[in-house]
Amino acid sequence: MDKKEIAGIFEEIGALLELKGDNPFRVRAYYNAARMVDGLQEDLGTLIKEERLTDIKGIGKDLAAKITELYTTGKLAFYDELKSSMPQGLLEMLRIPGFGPKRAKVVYDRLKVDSIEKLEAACKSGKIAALDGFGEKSQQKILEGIVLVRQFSGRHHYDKAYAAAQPIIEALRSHDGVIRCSIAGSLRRCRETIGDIDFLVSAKPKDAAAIIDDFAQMPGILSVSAKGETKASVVLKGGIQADLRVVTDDQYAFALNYFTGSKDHNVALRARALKLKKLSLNEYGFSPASEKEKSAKELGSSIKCKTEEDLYEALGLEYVEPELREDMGEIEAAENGTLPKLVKLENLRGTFHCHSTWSDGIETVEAMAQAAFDLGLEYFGIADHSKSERQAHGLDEKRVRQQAEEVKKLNAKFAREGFRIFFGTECDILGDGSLDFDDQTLALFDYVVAAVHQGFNMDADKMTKRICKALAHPKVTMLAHPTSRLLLVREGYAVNMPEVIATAAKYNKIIEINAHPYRLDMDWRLWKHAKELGVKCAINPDAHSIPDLQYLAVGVGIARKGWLEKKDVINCLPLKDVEKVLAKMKTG
Ligand code: DGT
Ligand code: CA
Ligand code: CA
Repeated sequence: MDKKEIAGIFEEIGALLELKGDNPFRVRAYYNAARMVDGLQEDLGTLIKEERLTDIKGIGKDLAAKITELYTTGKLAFYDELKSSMPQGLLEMLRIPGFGPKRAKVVYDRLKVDSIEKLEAACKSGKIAALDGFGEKSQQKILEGIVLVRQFSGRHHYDKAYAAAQPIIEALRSHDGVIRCSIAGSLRRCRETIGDIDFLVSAKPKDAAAIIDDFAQMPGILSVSAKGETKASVVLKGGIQADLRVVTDDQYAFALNYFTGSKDHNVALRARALKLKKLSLNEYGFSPASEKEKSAKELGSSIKCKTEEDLYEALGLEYVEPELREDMGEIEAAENGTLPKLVKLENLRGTFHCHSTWSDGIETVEAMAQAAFDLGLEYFGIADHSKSERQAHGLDEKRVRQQAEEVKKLNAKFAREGFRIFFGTECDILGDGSLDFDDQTLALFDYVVAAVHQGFNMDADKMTKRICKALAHPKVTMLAHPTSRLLLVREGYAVNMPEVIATAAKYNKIIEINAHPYRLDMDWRLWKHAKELGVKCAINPDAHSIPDLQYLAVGVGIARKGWLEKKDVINCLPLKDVEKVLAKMKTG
């Protein structure tokens, strides 16, 4: 079992113990352990082998033994017993946004509600509103939350789907009969959430059955839902569905294009083939649109496409990158030769908006900066929380000054390597749009990331004014996660994004793509317009641990979906240029 799964189980144990009314310190210990394990930078196997688990803050002998048991056997007797002592539906109820173990315990103890269905019924009959500490408003919120849970179930975060797909695509690639293979579907297009994973393979027809058989038995596969001669559907560990299709190598380019989608992009391509060539296009190739079209029939059989590039060329189009295939103007741009030259991961030179142990991160500033340096970056921006974020140990003015000293010392060391730490803050935008620090304190930072963390319930008009007021503040450099959505968990707050974007453009402010797979905010659909107005983007991992820095890759995928080029992304600038930009923004 890997560290992510172990962290997930500790998280569940924490919730189960909380539901049981266990000692709060014990509960907290599991939540903390989940965070620590998830953020581990060293290989878990090595730590276990060298008996160094207990060196980790918050991991004692007992937790170390549990981690070892999970890692080596994939099971934990304590967890299984705990789980079977509680109704299964209780844990499912916790997926409702804003409905944590404390509330679940109350409805369970008082009303014997132990499933989402029973909770829904209790809300509808007004029993929840009548409970102490609930009321009409919470009851309504719970009902809305249940709708969300149902709507989201069956979709998955990008990073989870990506991680589940990697070992399988590698196994397929090394399979003897496989000629070419690829991930297709929404995962290849880098959508923010993934329904199912699509794998495509080309092979000789005689090899297809063996490939399908071996696929169905791969280690990451939990169960087989359907199996035929050229396709199979399975459920992967973690509950993600996956499809495999096997085609001949002649069909591969067509099938890859078809199964990559999107459906709307396919429809538009097909219409073009019909109009331009009188050919119909499907997952196997071009064919005459009707039997009467003799000349087209000859043409159809003569159009062989080895690659997707060939296919687009046959339709008189430039190659369209998978991230752009959403029928949002890419076909027109491919026809006119105006497709963007999309930003790439290797273009990134640095990052902003990361956390450390000064607020709610699990590594020191030095360790985080060193990790960024090791990734080949030239700069690292630390932006810990501001004082109003008490839960996250936000920094007050005094600690800001202390952290500034620390960063200064570290920079004296890093400067020799041509690397720099930028000293920033993730500063709360208060309810009225003012900032959490006064101008004097804000002047201590190299840059300011402004963020809404509280008071989500105001109406769109008020929220828009609140954010736009912050954007107009001369000390603000960039806006963090503009809607604060948590994908598959909660919707963002109501806000007029076109107005926020226009305001950012007016005051020359940067907007972030928060690359955390739960956020991916600002949404890719809005970037094409923002870029046209001249708004620059910062791709920020919002890293709370060293592995979180890898989110940068997801952020780049989303930037690509938003048509962004290297010149649109501020952290593609080399250190010297970024220093100039930040200095200029600081002085206004
Ligand atoms: P997902 O799985 O919901 O995240 O999204 P996709 O895009 O991966 O959708 P999926 O797995 O249902 O199908 C994969 C691709 O196959 C899809 O992007 C386009 C193609 N496809 C599926 N059904 C249709 C269809 O009815 N018409 C067309 N033109 N293409 C389809
Ligand atoms: Ca899919
Ligand atoms: Ca599919």
